[in-house]
Amino acid sequence: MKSLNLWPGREKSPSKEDGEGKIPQHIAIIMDGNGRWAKERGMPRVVGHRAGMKTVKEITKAADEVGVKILTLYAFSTENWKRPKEEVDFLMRLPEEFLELELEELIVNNVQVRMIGDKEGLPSHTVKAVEKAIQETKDNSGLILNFALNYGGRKEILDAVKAIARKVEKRELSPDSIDEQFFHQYLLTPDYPDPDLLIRTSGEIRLSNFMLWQLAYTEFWFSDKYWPDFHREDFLEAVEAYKKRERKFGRIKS
Ligand code: V07
Repeated sequence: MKSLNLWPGREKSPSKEDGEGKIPQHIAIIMDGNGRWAKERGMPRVVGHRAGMKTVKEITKAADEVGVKILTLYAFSTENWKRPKEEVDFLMRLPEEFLELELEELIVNNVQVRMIGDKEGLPSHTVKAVEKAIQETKDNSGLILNFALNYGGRKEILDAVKAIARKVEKRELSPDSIDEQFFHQYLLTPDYPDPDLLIRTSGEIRLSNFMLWQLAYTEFWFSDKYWPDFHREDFLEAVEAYKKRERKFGRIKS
């Protein structure tokens, strides 16, 4: 089953030192500018969202090929519910549409589909499609393709705080034992290293409530291109720039 390789290049050694620096193990992306991409072409915003889905496929392949281990994509934020109902309804169909087209190939390529965010609040048809993909890819061992759906960074932190507070209340936990490593276990990403690189497209220079805790030491790359115009070579440029950067983690350069 795993002998069929439709994505040549993935056998290249992952996240290994190659003279210029390390391949980022975990890349997070804010896929911004889909609506504006469509509007500039005189088309409805949803056309941009669908075009953005093609970019998801292209960048997933590129990430896999260069040896990235985890790709976290911000597909829908807790704030996105404020958009017009028609647009939200359309967006909530995209996970199904994407998986209908791509799940087979993701399976063949050993990709693991995952999700962070609140399933409560998502339509059941969306949850069903995503859960099926998670289930059918759970034994794969390749790239983790992690979709942030109905995700909000402050909510993630507050939910962690509440869960920890309940333990303290029940005297199962002493406040003194709460350190960063402990806290991380209560977030939605307990099994993942923090992102090494954050990419945001479309010229906006802000975090918009994305992975607030996890991005504390992350390198940022901002592209002026709209997400549907962001291609493999743009992604590789971001990865190359990352490799050249000195990661100091607040330490003094030696
Ligand atoms: C969405 C396309 C990409 C640009 C950003 C907004 C629109 C893929 C998914 C998806 C989500 C979960 C999953 C499989 C695919 C998706 C939404 C929007 C809500 F398991 N693209 N995409 N979900 N856009």
